[in-house]
Amino acid sequence: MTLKNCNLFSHFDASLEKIGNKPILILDDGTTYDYEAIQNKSAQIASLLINLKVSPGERISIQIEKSPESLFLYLACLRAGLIYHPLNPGYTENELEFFISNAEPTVIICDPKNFSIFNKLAKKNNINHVFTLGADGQGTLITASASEKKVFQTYNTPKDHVAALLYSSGTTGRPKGIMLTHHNLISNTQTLVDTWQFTEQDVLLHALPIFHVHGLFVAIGCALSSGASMYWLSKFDETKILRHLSQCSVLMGVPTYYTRLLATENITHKNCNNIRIFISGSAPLLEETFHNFATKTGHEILERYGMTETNMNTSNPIKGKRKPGTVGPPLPGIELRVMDDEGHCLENDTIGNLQVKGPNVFKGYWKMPEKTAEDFTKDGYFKTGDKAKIDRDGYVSIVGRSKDMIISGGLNVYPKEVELILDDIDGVMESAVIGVEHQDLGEGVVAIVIESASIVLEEKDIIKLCKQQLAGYKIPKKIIFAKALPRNSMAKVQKNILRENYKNLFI
Ligand code: MCA
Repeated sequence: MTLKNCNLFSHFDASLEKIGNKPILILDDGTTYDYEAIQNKSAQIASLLINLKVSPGERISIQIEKSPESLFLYLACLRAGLIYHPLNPGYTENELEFFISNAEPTVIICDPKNFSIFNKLAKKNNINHVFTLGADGQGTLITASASEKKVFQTYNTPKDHVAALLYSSGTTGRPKGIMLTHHNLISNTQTLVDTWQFTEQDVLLHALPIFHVHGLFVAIGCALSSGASMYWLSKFDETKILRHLSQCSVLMGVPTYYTRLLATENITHKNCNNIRIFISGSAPLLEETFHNFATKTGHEILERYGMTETNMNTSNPIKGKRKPGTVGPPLPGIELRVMDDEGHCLENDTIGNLQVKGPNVFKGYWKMPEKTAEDFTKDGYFKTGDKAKIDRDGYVSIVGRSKDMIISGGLNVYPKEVELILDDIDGVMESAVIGVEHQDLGEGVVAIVIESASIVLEEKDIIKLCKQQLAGYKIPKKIIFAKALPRNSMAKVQKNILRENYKNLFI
């Protein structure tokens, strides 16, 4: 598809303008929005932002709950050429301090309940505009844009123009801004639409948050690029999912969605009859879940693999064998290789460092050119940091992560970030944070804490202090007090021993 304008919104336009007034968004209460409504509302918000003299390439930082208006805001940023910077609504003021000072937005959009926090942050960072948008779709952003024109000329976007800035923490605990261009997103979205055979006949059950790649680019991208409709749920809710399954053709989710649906005992062949594919990603899908789900519903979950820096890299096939425990072969146009630590390519079924190359790979880390250069090889492959092997059929298995990263309910948690907060607590000498198998979340965050002799701490006190500094999903699900941490001869904490010692904690 040759686009006259390399703007992701123009890519959506090319499909949506053909589908007339078919509902594109369908809410749980039956409210619907067609293309004209989406077009008008995103045009009004885009006009408001541009009339504030916000220029293409400037950032719009957004911490709001999911609503139809949150989608219109995202599309408005795309069509105005502004950089969309979404923030997890769970982030505390402590976490937001860094994101706002690093992203340097021109405009902030926040939930009305957090207006005072963001007003303070805006003053501190010389940001002149803070608008509100609540989960109910109301707020100053809506009132201020209501009088704007309902037409907007989409920004004529250069190929490497940044569409979105998403942050993914790093081993040091300092988050890194990931610059994704319109071209990255258009190429990956089109690849997924072709691979997963999305058409305007599809109805995607969208229950994912839209502050991350899965819900924002993979789910919305496939739907709007193919003219498919979306059942738009504000968050994952087993009951609502089960209610809508019969009207939908595709569900995308993290493994926790599938284990929770299985736990309801109400997911059956019958209510999954209309679904053509169940897609899972963002965390490893247990083979047990794959088989249990197939037995209960007759569907083999299609597992795929991606990361914020690359969007989707691999997928099990629509037609052909879906191998549980693998994330399928590379997507068309994307090159993967497994390398040893010396940079030699490894043969099939040998575990090594996974590297990826393709139009899906991000532009670089925001304001970190050295770190960007470090994470790419001389021949242009991105070092994912994941350990993997590729079998003789080309199927990739992710077998580990070199960064000790924890994936909890599909969200990445970096131990260092949590350890820094724990070690700052009076009475904590040192800590080690690990991920432990968790029936519901895949992995649960666990902290082993060494107390100082002088102060006796209780688990609830530590949790309370963590909640003031960290988003809920990062908070340890269990605090274990120990006398010492196991260390190797280099005095490095042996987290593998801790993981072994506490592997049955949540089972
Ligand atoms: C919520 N809580 C969590 C998580 N989510 N704890 C650990 N891990 C989590 N993921 C905590 C809250 O802080 C709260 O704690 C309590 O659980 C209840 O909160 P609630 O929001 O009601 O939780 P939930 O509805 O049960 O949410 C669990 C969830 C949700 C449904 C798994 O986390 C979710 O939708 N995850 C999807 C995330 C996602 O979109 N990942 C894609 C990233 P308290 O009660 O103490 O306050 S993109 C990606 O990974 C790559 C690129 C890819 O390939 O897709």
